[in-house]
Parts: sequence; structure tokens; C-alpha cells
Amino acid sequence: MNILKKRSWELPGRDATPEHVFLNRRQILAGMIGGGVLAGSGLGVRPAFAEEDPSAGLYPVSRNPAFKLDRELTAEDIASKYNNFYEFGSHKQIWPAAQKLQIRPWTVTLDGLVDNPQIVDIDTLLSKMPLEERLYRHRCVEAWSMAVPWSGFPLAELVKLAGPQSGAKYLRFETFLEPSVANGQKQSWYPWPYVEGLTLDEATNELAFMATGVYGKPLAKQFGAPIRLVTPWKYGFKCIKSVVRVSFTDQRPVSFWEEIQPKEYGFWANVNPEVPHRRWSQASEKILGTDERRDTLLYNGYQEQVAGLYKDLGGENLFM
Ligand SMILES: Nc1nc2c(c(=O)[nH]1)N[C@H]1C(S)=C(S)[C@@H](COP(=O)(O)O)O[C@H]1N2
Ligand SMILES: [Mo]
Repeated sequence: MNILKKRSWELPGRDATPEHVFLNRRQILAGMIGGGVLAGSGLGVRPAFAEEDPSAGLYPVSRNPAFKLDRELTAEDIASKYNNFYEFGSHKQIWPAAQKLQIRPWTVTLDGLVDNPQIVDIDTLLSKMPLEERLYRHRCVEAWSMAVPWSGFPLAELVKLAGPQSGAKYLRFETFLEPSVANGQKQSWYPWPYVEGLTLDEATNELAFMATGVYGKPLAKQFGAPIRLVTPWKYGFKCIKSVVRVSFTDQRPVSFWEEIQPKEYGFWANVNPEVPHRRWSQASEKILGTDERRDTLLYNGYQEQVAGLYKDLGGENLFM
């Protein structure tokens, strides 16, 4: 725990803290050195984006017009080179390192309190699911945002496939654990694997989405290929990447960031401009790829769809 305190600059707050300016530059350099080493190894010869993905033929999928933006889409080149994926480093330039991730074969385990526990192959899952494109805003707890065209399917469809039993109240999501591929997972002060959780009600809300593609193509690895969660009314850390397991449970899951720093990162993590992070304001956000700052919206602008989920939860810390 001592180590954690010393390493507090690695928490998601870096962007909003003064030391970030210094550390990020240093970390960018470290990232470049890492990329060079990778390029010299057998693994590094694989091109960054061009690797054939067996699901490539499924995209682009048709856009669901129900989900509208109030801003421009973030350019692909910007969004795909500024990522949070601590498995590959605690800086934003992880996209070269993330190319080491092997995304086939890939299975997703559905287990716990369900009628249909199963281990489903990603390509079988893709063939069963109704794929669509949705334009969503994304708001990181570090007070930056982007707007992204995700492809994928409603999380409610995955819930249906699993068939939750009456005792199931929460979904617990888990990312892969492969320290030989993901160098960040060698850092033992983090509680790997990355874990996130939702209530069953949140998971079946129309907005909750499993992304398998973005920008009209399969997910690039740095976005959390081959499948990641997208909950646009919550801070970005809820959107767990590269999911290998979804467990249905009666216990509220303790998420990765909550385990590290429960005073700053909670279970609900709904966006609210009026509830500051312990170390910075959440009132506005920097729009990635621009000089623009915008006022942050309650539930990131998705109040109409999700406010009802929380009406009986007055005692809960809904906004951290
Ligand atoms: N497994 C895993 N999932 C993760 C993270 C991570 O470090 N590991 N970072 C989260 C955070 S803080 C954010 S803001 C988003 C970033 O998604 P993006 O890189 O696709 O923009 O992923 C989330 N999902
Ligand atoms: Mo984030």
C-alpha cells in the first residue's frame, strides 16, 4: 500500500495534476524506447494496424440513428493514439505496445448465477449478435473527452444469452491476464486483472454496449480488442477493455480502481460536473484533438436514458 502512495502519479488523475506535464514527457520517451525494443524482436514485425482480423468482413455495420452527438466525432488518428490501457503502460501512448496482444483465439466466459453458463468463442458470439454502430460521447475521469463511432451490440443481448437467475444482481467483468504480453501486468502493486462491475439494471439499460469495432472496423488493439464495455454516462474507467469473463453475482464487484484508491474511485462513477474528484474539478472537459473545453453534462448528457436507474439510491455515492 505504501508503494501505491508513492506511485500515486500513475493514478488516472495525472492529466489533471501539475506533475503530469513532466511525467508524461518522460513516459512518452520511455514508450518510444519500449517501441524500439519491440520492433527489434520477432513480435514487433507485425504492423501496427494492418494485421488481418477475421471479423474484418463484418464491418462497417449500419448506424443506429437513435444515438446523436452534439459535437464532431474525434478523428480516428487522434483517438487511436491516446489511450488508457494500463496493461500496456500508465501513459497514453500505449498503442505500439498493445499490438502484442493476441486476439485470436479469444473466448468470453459467461458464468455465475446464470441458466446458460458457457465459454463462447468471439467469432461465434459476433455471428449471433445484432451488430450496429452508435455515436457516443466518452468522458474520462481525468477531464478529457472524445466522441467515437463504436460498433457492437447491446449488453442486454449478452445478458439474454447468459440467462441470469433471480439472484443475479451484478455483472463482474474481467480483462485478460497475460503479463508476458502486457508488461504493465508485471507491476505487482496493481490488482490485476482489471475488473469492473455494473448492476443488472445498468447492464440491461439501452445505452450499455459491448463494442467489438470502432471507426467502421474491428476494434484496434489499443481500444480493447476484441471486445470491450462502453457505458457512456459513466467515467471512462468503467469501460473495461479486452474482456474475457462476465460473471453474474449477488455481490457488488470491487473494481480495479476502487481497490487501488476507494476514496477517489467508486462503484457507480456516474458523470456529474458538480461533484469534483478529490483532486480536481469535473465541471468541464478538454475535447481531445482540439483546444476546446466544454462544460461537462450530468450523466455525460445521457440523463434521459439513465436517471431512472438511480432514483431509489439516494444514500449511495453515485458520482464517484
Ligand atoms: N482493461 C482496461 N480497461 C480500461 C482501462 C485500462 O487501463 N485497462 N482504462 C480505462 C480508462 S481510464 C478509459 S478513459 C478508457 C479509455 O478508452 P480508450 O483508450 O479506448 O479511449 O478505457 C478504460 N478501460
Ligand atoms: Mo479514464
